[in-house]
Amino acid sequence: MKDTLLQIKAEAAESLSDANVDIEAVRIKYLGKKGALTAVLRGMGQISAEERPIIGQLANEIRQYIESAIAEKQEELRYAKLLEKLNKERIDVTVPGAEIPVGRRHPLSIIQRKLEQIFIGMGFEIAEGPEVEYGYYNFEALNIPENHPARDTQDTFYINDKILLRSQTSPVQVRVMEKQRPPIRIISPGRVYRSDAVDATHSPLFHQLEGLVVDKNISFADLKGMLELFAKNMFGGNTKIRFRPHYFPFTEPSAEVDVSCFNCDGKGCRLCKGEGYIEILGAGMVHPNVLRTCNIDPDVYSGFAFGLGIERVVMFKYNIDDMRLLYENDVRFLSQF
Ligand code: 2NM
Repeated sequence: MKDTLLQIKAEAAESLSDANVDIEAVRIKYLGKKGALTAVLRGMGQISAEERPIIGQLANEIRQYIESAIAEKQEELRYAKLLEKLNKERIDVTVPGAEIPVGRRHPLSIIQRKLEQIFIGMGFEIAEGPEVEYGYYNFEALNIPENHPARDTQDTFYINDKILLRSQTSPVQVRVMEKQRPPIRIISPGRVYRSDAVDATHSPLFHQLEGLVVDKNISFADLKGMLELFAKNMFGGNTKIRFRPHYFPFTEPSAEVDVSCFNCDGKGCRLCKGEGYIEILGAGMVHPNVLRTCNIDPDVYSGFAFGLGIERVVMFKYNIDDMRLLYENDVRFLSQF
């Protein structure tokens, strides 16, 4: 009997040492109602009275031994399973992440926003208008005569006799002057269109920002002071401006405005092609005919206006020598700004 019990213990221990053991099967085989240990205890009747307590105790010890061996094995298997799961699902937080390409503003947008912020800071408001415009607002209302070369189909994209793609943003300002009474203080940034062949300095679509101030007692001195402040804000505090007489149909007097080169401080360098200054703006006092057309009395009110090409400012600021780079959308170029 004792040998049978010890053999049961040894067999149970042996089965539990198998890594892939079915624990429930082992429990049933040794501890279950029809199990080996139960069978031994059932046979206790045949054992002598002296031996019975000894065998009984041994049987109990072995039951306890097998129970705790099973519990131990269960814990061991649970732990092994957990380790396997942890290993399989391990995340290496030090692995560099998959790179997500992040976009950024186009240089034209960067400069347009900067220009807008500067003028907003001086009390201007942004005005917008149609890019498909009436010839009236683009030419007639701006005092541009019938025979002016800009009106030629060679230079302007016509939709039909009366409608065209605006060749400047001035029609926006005419629309504002028609509707709004002075004081007027607006800028009009936006796309404009001219029938030009593409090269390093021309594109049939480009961007302008024009400004307009109309009020009582507005003088050329106001224009100069405002443009000087603008130039210092845009190109640095040392910047100087220079006016050269010019002709525009919609302003009188008119001027072209140069800005001293921020790179060489006006001494002359490669950026300004040795000039020390670079032409950035056109400007002047709004022509009385333009004011009259918009029902603003030129004997009561006066105004100044100016215009600049945003591409030109971008190319000067960033030292870009070919305008086509701004439209090709090559990420190797665009990612530099
Ligand atoms: C320029 C140069 C000079 C201009 C004039 C007007 C308006 F509507 F008031 F007549 N708007 N913009 C103007 C004047 C534009 O661009 C080079």
